[in-house]
Amino acid sequence: MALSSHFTALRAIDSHTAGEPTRLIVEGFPDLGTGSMAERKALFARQYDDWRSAIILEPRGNDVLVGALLCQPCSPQAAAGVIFFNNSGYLGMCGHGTIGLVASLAYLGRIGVGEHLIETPVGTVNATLHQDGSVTVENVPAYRYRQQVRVEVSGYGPVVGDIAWGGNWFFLIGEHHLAINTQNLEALTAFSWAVRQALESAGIYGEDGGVIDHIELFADDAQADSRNFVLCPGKAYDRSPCGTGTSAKLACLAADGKLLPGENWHQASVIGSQFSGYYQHSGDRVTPFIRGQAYVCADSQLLLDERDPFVWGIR
Ligand code: PYC
Repeated sequence: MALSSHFTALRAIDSHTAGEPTRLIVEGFPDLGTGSMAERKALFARQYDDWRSAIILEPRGNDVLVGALLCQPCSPQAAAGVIFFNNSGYLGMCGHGTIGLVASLAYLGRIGVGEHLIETPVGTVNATLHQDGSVTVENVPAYRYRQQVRVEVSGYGPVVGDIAWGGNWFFLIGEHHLAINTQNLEALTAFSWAVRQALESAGIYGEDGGVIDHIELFADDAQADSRNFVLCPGKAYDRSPCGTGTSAKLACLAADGKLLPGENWHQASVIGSQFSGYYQHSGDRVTPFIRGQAYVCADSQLLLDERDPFVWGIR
């Protein structure tokens, strides 16, 4: 069916990974050229940020949604390139999003069972699609940058956590007084947001000066090794156990000598979904392997109507 000239159409494949949604844009996005994914991400942010808000924000999207732009990879060996984005900006890497991307490419018949290289703005990752539909992501190397960092959090007092890189910067907090369950989401969000703001106010950043924009709290779990609550940069909490957050956790466990290379770690999310993971040593870092399952839930066209006052989203 031909569209009237008022409309621009984008083909979107929606999936969720352990409850966390990913919207993969496979057609209709402006050409970002042939640079690296980091260069194309910078161009996207500079010139096409209103496309991010059109895809992610209401009325087409919502604060929880993570976007993934499918790109032609630079290397002929890679299956795909991808740029991840959300309600507040851009992500270096996204574990649940990579699992969703692989499931969506399999749904489209573009890849089969086996290993696939995926280029991201922070490096190339290796994703394995298993026979049962689950996906293992061999993430970019992760490491703990600083241990037991103390920050004064307004309204809460001193909070202590580790700073670790898992493809994004995380502040990982084991000691807190909050129950991690879906009845306590407001308190978890308020506390985590206050920690994030306190880190920035105190000038505490990642090693490269990057904002520590993911806050991760931990508690014991009856069905897994641990349960987490992860607050994402735009103040939405991750419904999944967070692939890059689980990678950061593995780096901390390795640094503390609490998990051996190759040993499995089961990470539950606040909604009870799970990823499993393990690591291998990689110089002074660890290479995390994160396994989870995604399900495709929509194959649709997003329509941008130039007459719509909210065509670029409610910003
Ligand atoms: O799975 O890495 C992840 C992730 C980052 C933000 C939301 N999910």
